[in-house]
Amino acid sequence: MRVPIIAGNWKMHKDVQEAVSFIKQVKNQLPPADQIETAIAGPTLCLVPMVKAAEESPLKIMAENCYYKNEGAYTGETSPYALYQAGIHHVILGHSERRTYFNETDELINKKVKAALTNGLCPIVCCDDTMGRRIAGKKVHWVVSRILADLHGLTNNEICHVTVAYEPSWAIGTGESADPDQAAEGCYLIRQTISDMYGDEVANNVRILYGGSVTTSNINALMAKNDIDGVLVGAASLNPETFLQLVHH
Ligand code: G2H
Repeated sequence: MRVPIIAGNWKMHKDVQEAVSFIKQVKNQLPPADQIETAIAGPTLCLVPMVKAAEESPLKIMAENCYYKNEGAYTGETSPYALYQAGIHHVILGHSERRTYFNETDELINKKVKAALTNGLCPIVCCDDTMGRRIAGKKVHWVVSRILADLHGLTNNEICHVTVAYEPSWAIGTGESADPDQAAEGCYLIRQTISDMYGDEVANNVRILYGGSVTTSNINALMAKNDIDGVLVGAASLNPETFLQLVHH
């Protein structure tokens, strides 16, 4: 069974004090992790205090990015090894904003995914809607180029620790969510692609989230879809009451 995930992505919002205050407000009102997993990705500066504030709660604290080297002369980057040592065991990789504003390529993201997994971090790998379908004879081949490239070369054991987030770029931060059928189709296509790469058994265990203008108004319809295992929420995750409403949708 795939446990659903409600994950917040704060992006570059909140200072340390605001981040810790948020966690303290929500931490005792979250469901057990074996029912619904809850997670928040925060700015790098806030992560260690967030981990401390979230102690003895089911809330997972995630990084929003990391580099693919563990140490060295890489000014301004964050080591996946150091994240793990600091108690941060999850990381978002390949978010559309990283690809667009920081020119991250599939090749770089694939290196980051591998480095994260090697260091014990579970990545949420984001991919947007640059997907297409190719029909050859009677067989339908699903092609999701991002997923093929970003998840290339992982072992079957590694892929089990990966979560994928389908985030159509036109739905990110626009207030225009994909409708539930569109969102479910995207997640379905991604699962088919993972099945092509790693087989049905692996694909059936990988969790696939939808992200893009998720709110308290549309979460029920999205989560009702079998192909959607959870949501990655930006703007609507910034307010503690709203985050709790999303979790208890
Ligand atoms: C997409 C999403 C979070 P928002 O980036 O990953 O943000 O919910 O604000 O569209």
